[in-house]
Amino acid sequence: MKRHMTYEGFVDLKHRPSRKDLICDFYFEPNKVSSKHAAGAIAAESSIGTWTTDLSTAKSYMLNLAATVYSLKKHKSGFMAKVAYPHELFDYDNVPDILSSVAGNIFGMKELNNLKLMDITFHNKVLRYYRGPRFGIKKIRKILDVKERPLVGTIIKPKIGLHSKDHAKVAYDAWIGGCDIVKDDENLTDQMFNRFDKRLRLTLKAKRKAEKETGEKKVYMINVTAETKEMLRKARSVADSGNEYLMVDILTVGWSSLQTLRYENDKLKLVMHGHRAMHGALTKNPRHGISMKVIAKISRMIGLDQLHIGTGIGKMYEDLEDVRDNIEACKGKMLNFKKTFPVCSGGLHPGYVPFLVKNLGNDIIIQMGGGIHGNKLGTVKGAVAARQAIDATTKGISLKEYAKKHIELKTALEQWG
Ligand code: CAP
Ligand code: MG
Repeated sequence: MKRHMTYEGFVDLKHRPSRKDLICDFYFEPNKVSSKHAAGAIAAESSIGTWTTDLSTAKSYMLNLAATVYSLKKHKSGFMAKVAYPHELFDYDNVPDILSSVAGNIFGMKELNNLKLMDITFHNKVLRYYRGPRFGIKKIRKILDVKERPLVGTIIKPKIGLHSKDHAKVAYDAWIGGCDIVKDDENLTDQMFNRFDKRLRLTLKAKRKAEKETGEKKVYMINVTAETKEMLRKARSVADSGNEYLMVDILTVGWSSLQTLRYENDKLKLVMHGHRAMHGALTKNPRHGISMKVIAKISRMIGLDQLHIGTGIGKMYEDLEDVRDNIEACKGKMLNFKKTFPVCSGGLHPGYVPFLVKNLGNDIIIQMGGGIHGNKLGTVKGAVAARQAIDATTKGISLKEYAKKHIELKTALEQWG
């Protein structure tokens, strides 16, 4: 028993994982210990082991729950390890539990200078406990009646501070100018200057007016982020109002709340948009934390219909490879789950549309905040410019050429290139 419980006892490079195992890929940098010792520490601490083998309480019958390092390779300034976790180790439909194992104590261990959970692969046996997206890309396109092109969204800016009436007016202008989608910003919830219920009522009124005037289906993604009970109250009032969408900050509400919201959504039948505010604390450092790919897979498994996944350009850090990995997590084979709609947002403006479509394709939602409301001609024309950039790119016409006959796009290109 003792031999098994040493850190090295959790490493077996001849081990072949069972099809039912949960597999984690870790990047790690040992701290004055061998890579085998460090990798064993990861597997031990995230499954059944601890720092000492002198456990009088350990039983031989529990050894089948031990995680095993079955691959260990040098990688950049550290190592890559693949760890197989017997599925019986986990409380299947409990994301907090799974992450308390494979993304818990191990990040604080002295044996490691850096550790990043790069990927996670769930066996279908576990995935079957989850709902996945209710709508997915196909049904969202049906709701908006937009068959091919990228969806165009905006975030009301300034991101916070407007009164509900002004918020609704900015939303109306964005919809009239051509946005399919208007969303709240991630830190706008139920502040004194813009109460949730009043914002919902006034902005939906603006939406109905814009739909009537444009003949186009419009969507409002109101932010229900809050303590769980209050979040559910808000989600229920969104459904009662006849609105089709909600948005939620997935990381600041937490995985447990997100699971609760998804279960409630069996009744509410709302499209769930996931904002990932705070993700950078986990994802940005390439040598430490948790990859956005892991967050995207878990979000899709729980049941997000739309998820922010980066842009490869603009103001956030991800490069195209990161973004493509995140899109794969949203759209790749995962049990029979529907595809989560990838959302590109962050420092975007009309001039970036050809890059986004060329590199990421049409099945994306392009959201511009400053890139619409910062247009010198105002929000309506800023939204017109965004749609013109999509129309030009869809027709294969360069923005420069298209701008010759479209002043709104011309203004955006003059301002931001
Ligand atoms: C974008 C945004 C988005 C972030 C999200 C903001 O506004 O509303 O929340 O881009 O980033 O608050 O910055 P702009 P990500 O269009 O004015 O930049 O999608 O990377 O999570
Ligand atoms: Mg924002």
